[in-house]
Amino acid sequence: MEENKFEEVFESKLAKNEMVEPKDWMPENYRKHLIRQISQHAHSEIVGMLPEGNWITRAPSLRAKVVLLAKVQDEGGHGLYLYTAAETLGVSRDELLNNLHTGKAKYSSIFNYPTLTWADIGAVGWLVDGAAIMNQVMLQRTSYGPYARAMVRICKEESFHQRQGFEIMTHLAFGTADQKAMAQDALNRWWYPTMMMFGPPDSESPNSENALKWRIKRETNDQLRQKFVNQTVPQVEYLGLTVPDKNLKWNESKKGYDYSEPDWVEFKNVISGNGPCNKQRLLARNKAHKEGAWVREAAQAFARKRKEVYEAA
Ligand code: FAQ
Repeated sequence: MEENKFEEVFESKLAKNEMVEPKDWMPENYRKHLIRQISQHAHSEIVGMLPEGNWITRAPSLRAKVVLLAKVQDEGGHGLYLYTAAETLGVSRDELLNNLHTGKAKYSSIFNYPTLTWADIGAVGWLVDGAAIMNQVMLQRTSYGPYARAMVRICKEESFHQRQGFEIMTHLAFGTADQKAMAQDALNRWWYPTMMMFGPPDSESPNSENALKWRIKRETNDQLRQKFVNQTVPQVEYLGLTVPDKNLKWNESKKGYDYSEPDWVEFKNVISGNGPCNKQRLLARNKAHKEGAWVREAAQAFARKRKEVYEAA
């Protein structure tokens, strides 16, 4: 088939809402776009383990510790599904990890903020996982099959994570005055960084046009941010807390809240490597990778031996 015939088949798949699969022909820029997004997403999952992992030893009860441990392990699993999905596009995991470890690849801005108190673990689960689900529900219908299928399981697990966070916030918000103040302080610090997770405003989002054209994204950064605000404000009210935004106001004509934009200069700084914890996160990931070398070698030796036994049989 000639190139333009291949392109026709690709376009007609998208038009019919069918999935593109690894062995299908795809435009080179579509492949590159997916590698960029899926690998950034994978990196976010494994870097995202760090701010929460930091609290496993300090969780206030055995139950809280077990639940947090399970959540952090889930994030590692999400990274695994996503790296595997990216590998189906013809890129190696070593190359992707190398890009993360050398600071060449991006990961979500949110994980460059510190978790200072136990209430932050509540806020991360409630707000950060809440924002992640808001963005990822549409990705279950993204056009690339392996990514869409990975997202189905990830979304189920993220829903559990969001409830874990909301449960912590509920205990604190309905607890003593000090506990409520801790919950409010966490909300104050995590609100705007969470709003940044959806990416820059649509007018400054260079990747959105192709992402929407190729059905990689189904909704824009601003649409998802608005949905997140609309969904979260009633939860804040239920908790008896206050959104740290003086301009927050219900707008009947758009059936949604008007809100203040996050500080986009701060966002640019964070994604350029200059956020509060960027250096610490990269050091921790590099250290973990180096110290885990023996595990990777052992797994490869085991796979080699198993293959030899299988071939000899
Ligand atoms: N942080 O043109 P756009 C989670 C970059 S998972 C850092 O609008 P796009 C689970 C963007 O890459 C959270 N960089 O880009 C969890 C681009 O740079 P590039 C991660 C950002 O791709 C919870 C440039 O700015 N989720 O939380 C950010 O169309 C708790 C221009 O932006 C995903 O990755 C940002 N926030 O839209 C784990 C979901 N926003 O690449 C542990 C999949 C933008 O051209 C604990 N990804 N940039 O150099 C997506 O949906 C999209 O990639 C967006 C960005 C929406 C993130």
